[in-house]
Amino acid sequence: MFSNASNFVHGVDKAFLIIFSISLFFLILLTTIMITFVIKYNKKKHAKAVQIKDSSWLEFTWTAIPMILVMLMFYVGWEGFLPMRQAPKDAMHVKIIGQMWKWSFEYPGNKVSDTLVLPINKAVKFDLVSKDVIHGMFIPAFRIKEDVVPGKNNYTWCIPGELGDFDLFCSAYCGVSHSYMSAIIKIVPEDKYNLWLAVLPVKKADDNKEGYKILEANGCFSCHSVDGKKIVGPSFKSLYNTSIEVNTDGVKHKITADDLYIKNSIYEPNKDIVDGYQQGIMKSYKGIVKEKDLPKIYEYLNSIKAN
Ligand code: HEC
Ligand SMILES: [Cu+2]
Repeated sequence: MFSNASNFVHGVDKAFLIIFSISLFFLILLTTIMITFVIKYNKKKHAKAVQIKDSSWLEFTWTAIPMILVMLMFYVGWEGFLPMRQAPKDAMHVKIIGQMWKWSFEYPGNKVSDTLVLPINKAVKFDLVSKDVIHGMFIPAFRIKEDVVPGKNNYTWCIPGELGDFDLFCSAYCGVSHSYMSAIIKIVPEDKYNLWLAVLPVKKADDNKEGYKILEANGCFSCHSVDGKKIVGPSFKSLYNTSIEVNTDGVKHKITADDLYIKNSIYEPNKDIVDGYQQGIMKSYKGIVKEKDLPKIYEYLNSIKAN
């Protein structure tokens, strides 16, 4: 409670504490009244029920008090929320890109990182972009959570106020590996940040390759990663022209992942099954991935080999 991790902690925790206290107060009050009444108005003592009606005083009270409390809760919530939508004009910008199932952070100068490194005590505005489905950018310690919606440029911002490592999660269920969609935030002194940014490599132009676009358009990346991670299928990283162990009609053998193998894997995925994977998960893309696009896919797979 009330840490200095970001400038929003105070507003959010205050609203939480007030709403929680009001709820707790009524939980105890109502439970006590209920139990008291159960005992006091037990049927054994009062065989005949008496109707009580028309108490203007009572009705006014039970309308006015909750009204005031609800307005109070709204007010503290609003007070904490409003600054989250008002990023300072001179804030530095970091683009947060969500995709199935990882986060990447793009800094000015086309530099991309898997870890969100930020200088302490400096306002940063996050431009939130999704490459596929709806994700949720959630940093519990900073008390910020904002939807990352494809086709919509959403944003949020904050001023980190504590050195150290924090977690960033995805708060919107976005598919099989949703629970693995997290990242580390490192808050460091400004000079350390500047050093780190200076050596951060400039993004490779993979995303602009035609082969990448074809694979993305066909949804291949929901089962195949490009960073070596196994998702549903094997990773595309270090696949091209390497030796793969496959099962063909139950016989295990080695095969080179050349153009022909890649083509067969796309058009007849259930013929050579990569060892350790199941048959029948990948459908045939015959007629979906066009033959003239195959060379672009080979070229792309070759280009990410050493990623
Ligand atoms: C529903 C999940 C799924 C989707 C979508 C999918 N694949 Fe696969 N893919 C797999 C699985 C599982 C395997 C491993 C079993 C096998 O070999 O059939 C595989 C194997 C492969 C292989 C062989 C990989 C290796 O390491 O030897 C290639 C190449 C491949 N897929 C390409 C594609 C392309 C291109 C697309 C999109 C047009 C695609 N896949 C879409 C699940 C998928
Ligand atoms: Cu997600």
